[in-house]
Amino acid sequence: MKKPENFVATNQAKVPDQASEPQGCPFKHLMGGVMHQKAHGSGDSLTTPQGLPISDDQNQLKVGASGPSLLEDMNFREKMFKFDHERIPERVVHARGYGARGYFECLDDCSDITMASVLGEVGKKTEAFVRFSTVAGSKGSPDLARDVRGFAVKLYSETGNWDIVGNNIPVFFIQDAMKFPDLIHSAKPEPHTGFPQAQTAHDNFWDFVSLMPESTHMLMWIMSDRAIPRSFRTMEGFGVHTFRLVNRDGASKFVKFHWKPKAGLQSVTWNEAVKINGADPDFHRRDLRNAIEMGDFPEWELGLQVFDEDFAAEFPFSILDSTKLIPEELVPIRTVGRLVLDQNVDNFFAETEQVAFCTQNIIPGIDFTNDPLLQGRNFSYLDTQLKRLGGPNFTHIPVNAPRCPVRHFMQDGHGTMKNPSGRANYEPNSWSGDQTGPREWSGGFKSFPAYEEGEKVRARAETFSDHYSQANQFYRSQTKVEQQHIADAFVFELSKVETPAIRERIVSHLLNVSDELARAVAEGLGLEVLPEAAPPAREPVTDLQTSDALSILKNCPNSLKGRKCGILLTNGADQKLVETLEKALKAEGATMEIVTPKIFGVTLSDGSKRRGDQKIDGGPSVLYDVIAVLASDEAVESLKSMPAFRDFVADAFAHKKYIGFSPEAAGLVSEITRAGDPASDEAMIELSEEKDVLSFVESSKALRFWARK
Ligand code: HDE
Repeated sequence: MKKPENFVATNQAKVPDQASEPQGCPFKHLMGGVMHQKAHGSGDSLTTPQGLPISDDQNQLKVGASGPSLLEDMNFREKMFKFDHERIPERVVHARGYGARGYFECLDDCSDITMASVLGEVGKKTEAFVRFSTVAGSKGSPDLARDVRGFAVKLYSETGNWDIVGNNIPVFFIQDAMKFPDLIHSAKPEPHTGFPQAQTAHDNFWDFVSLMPESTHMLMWIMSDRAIPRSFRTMEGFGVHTFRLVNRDGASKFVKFHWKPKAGLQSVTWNEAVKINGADPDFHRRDLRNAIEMGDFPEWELGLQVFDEDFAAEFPFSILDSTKLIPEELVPIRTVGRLVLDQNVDNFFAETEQVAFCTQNIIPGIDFTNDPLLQGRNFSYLDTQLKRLGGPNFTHIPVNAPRCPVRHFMQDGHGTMKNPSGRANYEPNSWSGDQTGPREWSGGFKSFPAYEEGEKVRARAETFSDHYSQANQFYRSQTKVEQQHIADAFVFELSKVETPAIRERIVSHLLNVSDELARAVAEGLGLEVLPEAAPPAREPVTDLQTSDALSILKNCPNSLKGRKCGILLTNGADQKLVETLEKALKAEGATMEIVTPKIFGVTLSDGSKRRGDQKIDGGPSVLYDVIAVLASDEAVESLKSMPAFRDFVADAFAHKKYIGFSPEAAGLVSEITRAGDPASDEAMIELSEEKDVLSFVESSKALRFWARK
């Protein structure tokens, strides 16, 4: 059928030139009203939203300076009216998030397996928007909550928007979307008290998951350090579900999507997370924004795990079950592209808050599978935007608008920015040329014609019922340190649970995962008699190979690139040492912050001044990957009685960080850490001369000295 003449592109924006790097949002001109208002003080007067120039924005209209205010004051009314309506409902989950713009670049021509335009040509760049988030906390909750992180990617392709709405954990709590409201109700603050905020450490959550054995695998992940990442830049992303790839011949394969961070994997420890939340609740968003601002653009590789029906039939679990993963060792990952975040948003609300991801947004070459979690999501994401963004026209908001031409006859509603023009607003019509041809577009999306038949039932497939084997595989794949962290996290969370029977029920599931883990948790809780193991619904698979890819520490980057060093300086600190350290760190791509007893800084040994980036109690060591204390003899005495200084060193020591210190500070550092002779701990390094500094910087690439007791 011929394209009707009065089909109108509702978005006239230019598709970015694919040959060149996308230069920001091509919709910027549409954002004029919101984003490019001139600030007061730039010379022009403020105006009302209707454009009326304002003469005085400080005072209401009154009868005399002390008289009553007048109802006539439309400037005041309009200003207050806009303010009263500033808030929109926060996302029902993933309320707290941070976004950035960037691009996706295809590194491998995948046209053998998919006709997705984004993956069809090496070097092709597609504009992207990414939002990272926590799940349970509200908008104002701290970044370092123990939680899953959302990893939602919108690719503005030439065949429509493709949203990969993933998480930083490859599996999920539940198998069927029907249970999502229950899961989220249980994780959110308890309804009668309204707390705790942004935590799963309470009865309702553990009650629910203890009654849902299918959550066990996911519990292992959220009790691991995956749930407290060091940075958005150091976490993986996963599409979670199995999707389909479809090529031009209509042949289809299954696929799982993986984002691998170029910066490597890194997490913080729980004790650090708790303290970071107090010291800098915006730790993750600040880290992302700063990295982009400094030109150290966060980057991930997109990997595909591609497999076929034969593999699916042999795999001991259902590939449609989102509580299971496919180990990389079994189906290797094919790297096909890279995602680079190179622009911060201009306005948080306009972009990060209003971005609307929908799992149903796929493009030709990608298709859904029968995963009942995915199918349920396809309804929920579209539906939720209506409430949150106030109407059906959220695709007219620049951050959501496709960059390709849009042609349809849908119209009107709240917030309409563009409607089709001309007489025709229905199809077929007689106003758009010849209407006698076939009513089909060859390039249009076609669902893969998977053959389906069966009875209508409400049931789970039997292949979904092994809930413990992969949890066991995950546990065995961790290093000793990580296993200890998992046990500690269970003990912490369950110690916040007030009902003993719930604690015991969790231990009864853990007995099916690992005897060692269950005993460690019981021991940590002080539970003297182990409960019976929960009866498994299905015989577990016992010969699953461990997978190194599941461990964070086995994938530690051994690099300081993008890491942050806190350098504590006092008056009289050796200027040469400071300079050498800064140079060495810079050479490794690390960033630094100078921490000083007073914010106006210090005078170094040569009389030069150094400004502080943080006053010592505003820059605790939990904010840094590595610390150095460069103090002079005279200053040591005053540091001694400074609690913030003692915490700076003691925390870094407890968190197993590398600590460099000037010879003058050696005594005090060793007194605080009670390590006796600091020289006996290879991550405590005295910095007397250049070679010490270089070896300190070199060894601190390990980021933590886990062997420290
Ligand atoms: Fe979501 N999820 N989800 N989810 N989800 C939302 O959509 C939902 C699930 C994920 O940065 C909501 O726009 C259901 C899995 C991310 O804006 C809502 C189910 C995964 C984000 C919703 C799931 C996710 C959301 C709330 C079970 C990883 C944030 C606001 C079937 C693969 C996107 C919104 C952003 C947000 C529903 C489970 C990831 C209510 C019904 C599994 C990253 O629609």
